[in-house]
Amino acid sequence: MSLSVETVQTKPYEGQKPGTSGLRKKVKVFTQPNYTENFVQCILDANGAALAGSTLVVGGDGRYYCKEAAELIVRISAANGVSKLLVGQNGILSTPAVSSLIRHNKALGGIVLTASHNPGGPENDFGIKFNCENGGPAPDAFTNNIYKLSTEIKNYKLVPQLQIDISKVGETSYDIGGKKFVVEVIDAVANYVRHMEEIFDFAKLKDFVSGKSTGKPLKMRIDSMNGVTGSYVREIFLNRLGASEASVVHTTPLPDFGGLHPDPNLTYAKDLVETVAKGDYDIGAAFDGDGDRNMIIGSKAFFVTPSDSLAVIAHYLEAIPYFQKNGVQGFARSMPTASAVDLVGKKLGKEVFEVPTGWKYFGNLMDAGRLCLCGEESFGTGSNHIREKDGIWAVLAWISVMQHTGKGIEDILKQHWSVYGRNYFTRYDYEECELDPCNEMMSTTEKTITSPEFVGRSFSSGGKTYKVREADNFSYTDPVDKSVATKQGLRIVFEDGSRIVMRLSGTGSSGATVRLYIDSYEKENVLGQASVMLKPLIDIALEISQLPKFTGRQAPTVIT
Ligand code: VG1
Ligand code: CO
Repeated sequence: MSLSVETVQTKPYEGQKPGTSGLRKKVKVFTQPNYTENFVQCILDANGAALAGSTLVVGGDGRYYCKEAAELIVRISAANGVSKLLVGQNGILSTPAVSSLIRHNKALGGIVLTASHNPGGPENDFGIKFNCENGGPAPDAFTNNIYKLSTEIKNYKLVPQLQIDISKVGETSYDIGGKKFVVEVIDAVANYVRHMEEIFDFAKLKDFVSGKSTGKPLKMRIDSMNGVTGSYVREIFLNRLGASEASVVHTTPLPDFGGLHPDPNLTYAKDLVETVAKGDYDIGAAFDGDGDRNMIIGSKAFFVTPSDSLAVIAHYLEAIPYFQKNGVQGFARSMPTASAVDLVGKKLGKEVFEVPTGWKYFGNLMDAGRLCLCGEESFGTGSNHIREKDGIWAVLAWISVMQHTGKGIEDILKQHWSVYGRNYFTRYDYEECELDPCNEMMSTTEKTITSPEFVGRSFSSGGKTYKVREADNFSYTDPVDKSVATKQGLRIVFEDGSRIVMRLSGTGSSGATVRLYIDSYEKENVLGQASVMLKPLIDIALEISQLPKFTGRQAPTVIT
């Protein structure tokens, strides 16, 4: 039976502007009449002529509204000339798995249904993101076009009669007005697990995890926080690497993450931190809702900052077979990330890039063969095996480093600092502030720090004095396509290299979240406490920005 295409009249919605990583709004916003339909139609239209006859990947982190949105995308794609969709079973695919699938299947792109580290459920957030054919988040020019189309949209197309059952793996063909359209519901984990097996030495890791090669099993606590990684974690760590059932927790993806805030940091992954603090584990790890972030802690909850995590992995790339096979190109980090990896890059004679916040800025450098390992301070680590950050990959990388060195996490870090010195780092998040005063704070602070007399000024606090070397609103020219991204965050760099960085989040769904990043390098004094070492700079940052006055907040929501 041939199914027919229907054209539905619609009107533009305001604010369908993708942020740091896709469009994120409350579920209640996405479920307004035609809201999701409009945005999906604009994503497809932004692909232009390439859409006809294309293959797309569709899946998400399993949060509330994922399944409904996936089914809508099937009906809209069928009506817009797409030939084939690869859909994760029950609409579920982690963000790294989508990136891998796009590349593996040479698809035109993928639609990722996630609000990542934001809470889920009917009262919370949903999100939609488009990844391009390299597997990476669409670049600014592409998302700007989606936004422009969303302001002009008059109608969208769909095939209302198309009924699909995405709960069963298998391929179904449809006749859409005489053209063939195929939906293949795929096992969510199989391709990703195969990919990880190509990258890491699973046989070696299995002997290490099970204790065959060391005489005692590795004591792990892997917390999926009820996000999408649950099924991947069970297959990889339990079935392939032989870890015990007690090594994994919260591995059932739930639509509201069981009420957890699936953001792997010291505040929201408190349960993991408190459990590992008791001393019964060698490594603890957590992921965010869509599986691209990771937090690593060692025995007794020894915290590894993501900036250090990146640097350590860079130092030990020989522990990962993938890099032996593919070679080691350059490294990169986002601007607010502390520069620990730069020191490793310098020692190894590699290019090191500093890009704006957001994984989309790494893609071009990877595609050009100049970048193999990168990270963000926001618990993002990854390599050029895909074009997204990859939480499970990061844990496998750390276990590989532990196996390779025969050392625990704290010792690995201490040794690293003894060679390179230490970049102390902290981030303060002030979540859900009022937008207008935050915008005012940003513009006032920008004026202050870019006025000519600011460079050279000294600030003192807690017995320390810092002299300003440079200050600006960070802008970035992509070395490959020369595209320019401006206003990527206020930064003040002092003469000793210490930095204060401040920006507004681009992933929140309402209000404003202020992020304040502080880092400072010490060559010798490497065993201090970050909160103590950085206190003077924090006070200086609060004074320059007048943050308490503008936000009305005396303390941050989250400290990293
Ligand atoms: C945050 C992080 C950024 C990360 C982005 C997406 O963005 O700071 O480093 O790339 O989230 O991560 P923002 O604009 O809120 O600071 V994810 O795991 O939410 O896709
Ligand atoms: Co995420």
